[in-house]
Amino acid sequence: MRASLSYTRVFHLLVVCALLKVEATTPYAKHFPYRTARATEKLITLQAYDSNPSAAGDILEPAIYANYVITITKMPPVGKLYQLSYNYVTHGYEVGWKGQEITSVPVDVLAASNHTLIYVAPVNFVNTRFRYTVRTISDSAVSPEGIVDIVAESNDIVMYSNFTFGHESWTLHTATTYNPTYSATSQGCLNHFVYKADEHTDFTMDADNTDRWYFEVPSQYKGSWVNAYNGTMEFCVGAFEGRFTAEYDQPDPKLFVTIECESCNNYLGMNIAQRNVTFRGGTSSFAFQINENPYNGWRLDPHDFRIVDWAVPTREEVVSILSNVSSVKVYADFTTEAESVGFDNFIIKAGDMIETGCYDSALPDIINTYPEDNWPVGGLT
Ligand SMILES: [Ca+2]
Ligand SMILES: [Ca+2]
Repeated sequence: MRASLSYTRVFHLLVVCALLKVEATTPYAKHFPYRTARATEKLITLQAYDSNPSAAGDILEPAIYANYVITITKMPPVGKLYQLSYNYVTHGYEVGWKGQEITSVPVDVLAASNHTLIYVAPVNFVNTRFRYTVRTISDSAVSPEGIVDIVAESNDIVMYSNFTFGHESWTLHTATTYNPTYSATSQGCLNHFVYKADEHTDFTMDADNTDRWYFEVPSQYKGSWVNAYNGTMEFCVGAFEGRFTAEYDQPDPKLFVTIECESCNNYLGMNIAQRNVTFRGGTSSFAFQINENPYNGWRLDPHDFRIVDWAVPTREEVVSILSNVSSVKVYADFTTEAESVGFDNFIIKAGDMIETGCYDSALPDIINTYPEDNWPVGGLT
């Protein structure tokens, strides 16, 4: 069993991070996602960050580790945490690198370990999390709690709804809320699917109908999607009735998909969205990679209707939202008139998370807003 991150690499990362340090006053505990194989020992390095923006802008620079104490404040409910051993810290011997097991909190991470711990995942591991704080040695300023999420590498499909037997508790929101109609037929990429049918709604061809409607995930989807970072959201949409032409397009910018976190940003809420997707009828499969890369199209809702051009989210914002997803909505309402649209094969796939290193951007005020320690295991299987 070997950890995927060598001591040398950890050290180099920290040196690089330290070189980027700016004037430090208030520490903050960053949210770190990690992925690990089952029944494996994993090195986890926690870096202390300075919550003061740099002089060059709002970029947060990592702080020098020796100026901070990192304290584990809440144990992971699953698996075990160990300090690094003396031999590993001082000589780099990988044999016997596990030091003292951490069995109660609070406990400080050994400073000589460069704030590195070992997490041991059990055989049936799916996910877990623990919490920590950062304290400055100079003035004992303590950060709010940060979170470390650890998920199994093998969860390729985090969640899915393929509607083989029914609507799977998805909801459809128009002027009213109900479950979408189920069909056991097939058409294009729709095969045993749900749809918005005429009889439920204010469906009147040729009538102006600009009120937006959407499909919404069931409650089973609520919780952590951290392992979907860099993964994909995929689904199929098919048209039955409506005028899917440029003349009747909902005007841009318009929502197509949202991923929402009610508890983020101190319960002010945060959500990212895909907007301005064009659909010309027939059936279409969509796949969106979930990360902050502008090319993948996610934009952060500014919660200000006057702002038309939404900003690209930071990695930290995307991870924060994925940490406690409260809802996902698919606005299959493509036209300004009424339309009947089918929906199928909603799949969330896990991605490769980026671990450690120097994050190039983050916002301290969106950290530590996750109230639930018991985050659900993803999946409807
Ligand atoms: Ca299906
Ligand atoms: Ca419409």
